[in-house]
Amino acid sequence: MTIQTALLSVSDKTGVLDFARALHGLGLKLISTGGTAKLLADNGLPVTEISQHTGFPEMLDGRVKTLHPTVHGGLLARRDLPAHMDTIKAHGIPTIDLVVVNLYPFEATISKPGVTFEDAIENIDIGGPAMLRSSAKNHHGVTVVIDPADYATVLDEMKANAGATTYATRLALAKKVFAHTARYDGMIANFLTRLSNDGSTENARAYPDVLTVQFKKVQDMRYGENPHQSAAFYEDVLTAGVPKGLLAGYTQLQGKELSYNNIADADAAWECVRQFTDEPACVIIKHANPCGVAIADSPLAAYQKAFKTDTTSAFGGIIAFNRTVDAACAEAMSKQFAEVIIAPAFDDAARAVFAAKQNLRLMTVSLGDGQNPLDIKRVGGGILAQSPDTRTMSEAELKVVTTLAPTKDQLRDLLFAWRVAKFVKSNAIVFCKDGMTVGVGAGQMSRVDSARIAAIKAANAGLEIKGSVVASDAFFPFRDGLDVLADAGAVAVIQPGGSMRDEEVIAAANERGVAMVLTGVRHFRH
Ligand code: 93A
Repeated sequence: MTIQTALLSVSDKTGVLDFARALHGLGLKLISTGGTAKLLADNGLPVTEISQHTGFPEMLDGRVKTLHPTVHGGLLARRDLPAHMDTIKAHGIPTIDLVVVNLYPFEATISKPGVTFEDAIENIDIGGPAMLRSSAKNHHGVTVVIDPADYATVLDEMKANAGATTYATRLALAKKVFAHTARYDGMIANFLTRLSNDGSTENARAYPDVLTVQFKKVQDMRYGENPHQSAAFYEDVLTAGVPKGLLAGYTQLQGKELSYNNIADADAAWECVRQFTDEPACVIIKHANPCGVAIADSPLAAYQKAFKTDTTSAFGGIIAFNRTVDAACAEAMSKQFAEVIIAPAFDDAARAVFAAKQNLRLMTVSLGDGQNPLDIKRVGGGILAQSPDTRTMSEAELKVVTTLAPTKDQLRDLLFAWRVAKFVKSNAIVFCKDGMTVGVGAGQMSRVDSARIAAIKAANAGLEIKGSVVASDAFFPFRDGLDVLADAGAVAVIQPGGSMRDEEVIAAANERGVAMVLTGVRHFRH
């Protein structure tokens, strides 16, 4: 069916003039609302004002422009039902075949610092979504364009198709509309249900009463955590506004398709490695836990140290860097089996080394900013939402509580260990020495077991932990954990403190000649 009439009503006027010009060139009649009509008319296009079309003035400061049976009858009438067509004819309602609408900028408005309640409310579009929904519901006969990026596609198709669009395109555009209006309404609900009933935007709470989220599918996956589970990968398009974190822009340079576990581990690896900014760092992740982390003066040296922590677990791991990977580093890694290697960049020589390993997945991810504003965990029947754990620790914040203070080198290692511990599943115990992990105890129900495991792993790896430092992600409830660390040869410990038995634990540290610093901050991770 040749498109004859278009209704244009857009807040974002990007590209609309050129599009309207082309539509006019194809012989379409153009109907438009206030600002959009003015833009077209000022540029010499013949345009019918919406008030002329409906026979009703735009009123109430524009709140009622297109909310009229002449508009919605012309959009909703089924072209394939003679009864519908007779009805609109009897009422003198012409059909509208193409709708070009985008909405009042609600998101941009509420993102402005100091936005007022009134401003937000006025930017809730009513007539626009109504037209979008009418057109999308009746996509059999109506083409609806919400995104300026689609103007060219629609135009090309009309040109190639005697002025008509295909059903497939109309359905695709309709899907886009309902996803968009759902997101738009979700944003309004999130905004309003954060406010108390006096409407004050200053006292908005962090968590809305109704949290609407929308995720857009990035891809279906071959399977989930296990092969008998199906899975898909989605990006957050509502709570975050803009995709952040790993999705801020990763590129897969080569290798097999990323799996569910690859993405989960890559995310953990990227989050962990990006916190090291001052020097080259390498993080090796296995089952969501770091099994080796190191800093050094080159990516190669950092990798060699990180690998040494646990050469067994590193097999099939995810390796992440905060610096460009060069050929020497690539050569070294080629000797081990890795699932994914992540870095801000790989130089050409490194790419050439990896070319021989076509299954190996290489990902570039910028270290840039970006953190999901909400950390969401699924529980049966609901979710838990919290702010992400972005707490960092500086030397000045540490409180020395033992008679013995850590040396400068020990302090440096303590802060390194603390950063690693934040990314180890609780209970986390991390032995470190000279900018590398030497033993990691993760995911145990008791801290003392994590301490034992970390020491055993260091021994198994043949690493010397005498003289090492240790981070504990939460306080020691008893002195037993501290004794295990001292028995293994630890000389300094970093931990939050705050236990009922802090005094007993500090006394034990003094007795064992261990220096202890408290952070006052805990890093549980589950
Ligand atoms: O205030 S509204 O909710 N009432 C309406 O009847 C209406 N019709 C179109 N907003 C309405 N619109 C919106 O106006 C469109 O969605 C579009 O965003 C905007 C275009 O206005 P103008 O052409 O005057 O710039």
